[in-house]
Amino acid sequence: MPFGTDPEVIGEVLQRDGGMVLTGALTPEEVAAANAEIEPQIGAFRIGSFAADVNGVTQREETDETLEQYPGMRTRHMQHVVLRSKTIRERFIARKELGEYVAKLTPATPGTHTLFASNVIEIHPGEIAQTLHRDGGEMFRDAGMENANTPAYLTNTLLALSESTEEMGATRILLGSHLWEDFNDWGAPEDTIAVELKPGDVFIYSAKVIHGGGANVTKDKVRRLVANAFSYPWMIGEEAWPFVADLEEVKTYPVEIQNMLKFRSISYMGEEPGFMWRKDQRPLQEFLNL
Ligand SMILES: O=C(O)CCC(=O)C(=O)O
Ligand SMILES: [Fe+2]
Repeated sequence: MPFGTDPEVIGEVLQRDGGMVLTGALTPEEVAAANAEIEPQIGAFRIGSFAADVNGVTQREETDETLEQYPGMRTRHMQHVVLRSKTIRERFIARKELGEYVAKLTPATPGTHTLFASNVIEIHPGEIAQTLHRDGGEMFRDAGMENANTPAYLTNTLLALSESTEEMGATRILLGSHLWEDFNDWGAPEDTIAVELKPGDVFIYSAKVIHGGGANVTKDKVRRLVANAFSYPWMIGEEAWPFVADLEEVKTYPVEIQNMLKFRSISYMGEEPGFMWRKDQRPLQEFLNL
């Protein structure tokens, strides 16, 4: 369905399937602008898995050969896209419709969700398929939220800045797995389908849908998506936005983005200004002169 479709219609599909493609979220000109903003910055981020740097992740002494067996060795991540690309910030993340769609899975006032993470994910030729997973699994399992009966603690969006075909490592998913009775069942790779995207399309899904990046079996085609994940307004995210984003720059951002990065007081029941995250009982935005 096209980006811009009535949120009620989108909401029904999201509830049923757990994820769907919205076409044309960015125009071709906006895709070109976003790529032009990202291109000069992404070279500073190396291709490879952080498992290579963190002993505790793999639980064993790694050599170059053993590390080859891990998904991620031919994947490149670039964090903080919201701070790096004006086009993605203003033409995608701040969009009213996007907030309305996200709220269908993660209930909150549109435009106030926490931006949980904002990353480029490039899957390069030769990469193997990611392990199938649910995003944020362990964290939310401990809180009793990882089952079919709760709303999605995280709603993720994968925005295509290149083509994403099955051969290039399109994301693979198990539709409907957000409603499975047994969340210890991780499904089988052969039951997944590939979510193919054209530049400017976005795949929006509940983090409770089992999924994973696919294998890139092409010789020379890089698959580039931007993952922007949203959670409840009061949830802490992966990135420490108030410490890493520049206040003077954030003052120039749309109010929705200021909310998402926690530069404004946080509303938990639609109250404005939000009651939480204050300074001497006054809204944070007053203290920060936003
Ligand atoms: O890159 C993809 O297609 C999916 C990435 C993903 O699921 C993740 O990093 O958690
Ligand atoms: Fe994931």
